[in-house]
Amino acid sequence: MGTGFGHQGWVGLDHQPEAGVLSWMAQVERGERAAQGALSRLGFLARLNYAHFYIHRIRKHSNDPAWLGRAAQMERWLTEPLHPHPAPTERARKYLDMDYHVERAVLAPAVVGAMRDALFSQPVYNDPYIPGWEYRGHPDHCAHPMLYMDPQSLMHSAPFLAICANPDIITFCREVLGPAAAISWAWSWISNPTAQNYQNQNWHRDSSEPLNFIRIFVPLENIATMEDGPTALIPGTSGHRDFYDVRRFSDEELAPLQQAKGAGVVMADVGDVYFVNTFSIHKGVAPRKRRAILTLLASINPSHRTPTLQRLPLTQVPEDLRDCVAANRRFFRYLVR
Ligand SMILES: O=C(O)CCC(=O)C(=O)O
Repeated sequence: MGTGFGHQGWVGLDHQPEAGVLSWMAQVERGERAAQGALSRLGFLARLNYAHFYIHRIRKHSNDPAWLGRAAQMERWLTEPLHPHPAPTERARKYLDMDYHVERAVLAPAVVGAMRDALFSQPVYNDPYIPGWEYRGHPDHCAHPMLYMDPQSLMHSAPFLAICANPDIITFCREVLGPAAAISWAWSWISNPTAQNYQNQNWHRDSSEPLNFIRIFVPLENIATMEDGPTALIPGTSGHRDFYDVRRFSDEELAPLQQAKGAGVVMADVGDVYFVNTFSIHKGVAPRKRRAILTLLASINPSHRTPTLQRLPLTQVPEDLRDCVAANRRFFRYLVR
């Protein structure tokens, strides 16, 4: 089955949702996925097309914050028709107003250190902004602006699962997104200093993520100064009905908005976690020193990439996390079967 209909029509087993994410066929060819029977393939195609349609036809129907707000509300009603969301907690209300929230010292430094070690010892890195680009070797020997960990290896790794199982992360996601909140994707990457801002180091809004979502940022090293490349955002802009065309924005263009709303950077140490509505205008400040970060996507519907992730059987989840995963099956539904 081909993908000749672009983003408009059905997609097949060769569909690659974005650079750095392998199609079903590529996973089979590389020996990373069993070919499976016809029924499993049909199930995969149903999930892939659902997610593809949801993101490319519904989410991307418009980038107008007013339309997106109504669509997100409708999605919440449809997801939990019998259990409307409880009133948000005070911190969730603040997050909804300000587009960010910081929790300090919620992760054990050893877990964050293990995640950092995993990121720095990968056999291969990709760049989701350059289709087909790969680097094989130690990150110390590559000055490419961003080195991303393979998503499948990331989401199967023990430290990643331990971070997702953190009760403070699970609770906050549910406070904002309701009981259907689930981890639906993740990225971990190394940013190298560069002469010019690279890709998401320019002001932008994330415009391909599900209607109800949170990005959770886990610094793998302390982010204490501007040199460390903190995340910057203009708070309260997720509902702002200007600058919502899908592109990057310059400092000059945004200067009046920044003056009106204030722009800030999030400084965070290892162990801290910050939650951002990245539909607000934001960027990663280009670091002057190498920076390593993990970010999780939590949502109530899948992202267009989610079905390509091979879910881990519960028996393959590290033993010390199994009870937590079993007690929070819905939160782990896209990661663990
Ligand atoms: O690197 C950061 O701090 C922000 C990342 C970002 O803007 C993005 O992934 O959309």
